[in-house]
Amino acid sequence: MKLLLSGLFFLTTCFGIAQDLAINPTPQQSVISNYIDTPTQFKLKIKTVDKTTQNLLSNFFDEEIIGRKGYTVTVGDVNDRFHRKFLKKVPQHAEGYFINSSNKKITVIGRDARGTYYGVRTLLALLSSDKFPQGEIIDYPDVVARGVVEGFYGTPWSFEHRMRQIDFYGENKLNTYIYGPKDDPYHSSPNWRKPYPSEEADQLKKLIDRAELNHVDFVWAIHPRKDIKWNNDDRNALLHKFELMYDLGVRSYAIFFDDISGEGTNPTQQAELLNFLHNRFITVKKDVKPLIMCPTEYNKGWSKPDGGYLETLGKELDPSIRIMWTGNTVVSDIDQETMDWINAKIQREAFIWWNFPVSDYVRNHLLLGPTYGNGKDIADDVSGFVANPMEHAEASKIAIYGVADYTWNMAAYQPEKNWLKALNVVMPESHKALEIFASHNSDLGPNGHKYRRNESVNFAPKADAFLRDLEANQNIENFETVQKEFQAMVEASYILLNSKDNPVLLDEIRPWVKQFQLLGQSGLAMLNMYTALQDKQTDAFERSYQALKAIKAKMYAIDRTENQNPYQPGIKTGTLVVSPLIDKGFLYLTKAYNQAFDKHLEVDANYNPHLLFTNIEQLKNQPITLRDRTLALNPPLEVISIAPHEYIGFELLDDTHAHKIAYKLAPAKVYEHLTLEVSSNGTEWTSLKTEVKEDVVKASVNSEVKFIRIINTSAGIEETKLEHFTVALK
Ligand code: LTM
Repeated sequence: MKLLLSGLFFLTTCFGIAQDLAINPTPQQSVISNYIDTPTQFKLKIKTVDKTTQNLLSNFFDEEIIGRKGYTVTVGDVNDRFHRKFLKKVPQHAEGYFINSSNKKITVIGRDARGTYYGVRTLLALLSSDKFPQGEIIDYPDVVARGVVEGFYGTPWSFEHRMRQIDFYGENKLNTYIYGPKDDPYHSSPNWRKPYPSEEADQLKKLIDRAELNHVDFVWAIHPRKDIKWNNDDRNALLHKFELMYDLGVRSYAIFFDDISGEGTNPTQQAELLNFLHNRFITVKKDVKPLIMCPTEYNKGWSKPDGGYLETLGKELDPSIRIMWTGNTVVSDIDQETMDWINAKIQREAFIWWNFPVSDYVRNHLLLGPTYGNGKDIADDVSGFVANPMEHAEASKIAIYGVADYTWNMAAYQPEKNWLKALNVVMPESHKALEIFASHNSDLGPNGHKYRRNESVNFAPKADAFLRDLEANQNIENFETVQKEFQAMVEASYILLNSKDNPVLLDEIRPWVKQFQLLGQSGLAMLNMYTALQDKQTDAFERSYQALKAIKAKMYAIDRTENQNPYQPGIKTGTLVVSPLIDKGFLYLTKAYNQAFDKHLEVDANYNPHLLFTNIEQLKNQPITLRDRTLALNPPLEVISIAPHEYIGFELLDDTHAHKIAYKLAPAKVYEHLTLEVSSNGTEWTSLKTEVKEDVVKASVNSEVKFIRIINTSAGIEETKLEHFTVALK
């Protein structure tokens, strides 16, 4: 009998009915014997629950469904000691819970208050489906702290977006929201010492209350950045700011030392300050959680081999202080090896800051693909796992939904399946259209961090085969498949632009959807060019050719007017597979047409022929862009180190005439050690006369040059932030 039961348990847990439970995250264990029509009348017996769970229960079980008849729902925690036979089934893990549903009775028992809350969350999700399972669920999280770090550069999320986010975390059993937007001046420089103005303080208070209502730890982070002084005044300034935040309701704190240079980076001083805050604030308050810190060397690529920075933190920081880690590089996925390396250095389990789906270094892209890439065996090696999102809060929910599932139950996590569910959650009516759009909007394009994502996964082999046949001058076998995809793209865009089921999301993605619609239309025009060429219809070919050019002009206009941020301005869509397919098809067909009919239709290559010119390892993958005859380096967000004789610049295509050069680095005193040079052959260099106005260096070029560079001519390493570097071409 025992064997039979365990067999049944295995089946339902791993492959069977349990996987279809409409719950995110996936429960650890469930034994479901059958499904019944979801009950609609209930008797409620509430034991010990906190006000958050009480609130959840009373919102759901309103007067209309509560009475004397129906299912008896009993909710409480292990200390209530009701239904003693179930007590030993409640998992020992913090935040765990147990649910039994049989004989017209539903019992929810939590290991602790949060466990009860999560049990009720699961129950309410189950009651929202047509069919309700009979059986048992034993559930608990794999990772202790799970959630989001709002830690990106760019426009911080709005108050309304944050409220929606926090509700979403509660619904998906995420328990941590770290507030640390780089561009909040009261989190960072220049105002980290000052109190928030009253309006912002009121909003923070509301957010903290909302977090409590969702069992989310609101972690307020401070980024004292470059101007921290290791003296009593600044220590006390921090303590004072912590007190002010405590009065607003904050009960969990973080200190970030990422992306800084100079004095602030000293590990002994950092550890001393954190220990001071730990002793003078955290332990004194009693109701405040252990500190979280983000180190300066927050990834393996940046940790100096002999520097001992991480070891110092590991040795000197109070053991309760959690240390964040982004992995082997700034943006990377986390595996067992990553964890073994860092945990040994810091003598504790690192707290993962996963830089996905953050897009602050590729702001013209949307990252809407599945959450994938992290090891499924790292649960015991992390003290927390938080994802850094895009500045588009609502669109980030697609990835965050995956983070919730992955961090709760790693072994069972299925990226693709979770992604489809996420699309359904954020756009219940139009999820099919969103799926088409999101499937072609997930990669980042070339970027300085070399982090890439799959895109157009199902379509890519078809696109490849199409191009192969086209270029081999063969019958294109999957012409119709490609055509259907372009049609689906156009239709999906219309559906999304007209959809009403998530206006907040639509507001964020609208420019990309418009661009996507045009991309689909340009694909159809390219296919029409093909058909016309096959039929030797020159008028039809030229009409489609002109149409495609007109669509491209519209796309260009969107790219130049929407999302004009100073970093990666514009709107890019379908850049990994769809767009290159259309461009290559257009190029090939136009050339073939010109040749066949002795015509001279213009074939504009539309690419940037100039190159980055640097010997700084950190910058070797930094993209450069050419827009309106201005060549620009994509400015990195992080501090860069320039060793003596290291340089950064451009190599121009022959016959290009540089005209004006401008750059800005911070702090401006770094200019004393840098020289602007030009060369026609890359070996003999001439320095250019420069003038500095409002910290911007400007120079004119009066001779033919092929290479332009800013070089460190001093004997020491220069640490600086490169804000922009452009060359205007004639
Ligand atoms: O990743 C960390 C610790 N810091 C910054 C983030 O603020 C930023 O969002 C990401 C991605 O650009 N990179 C960082 O270095």
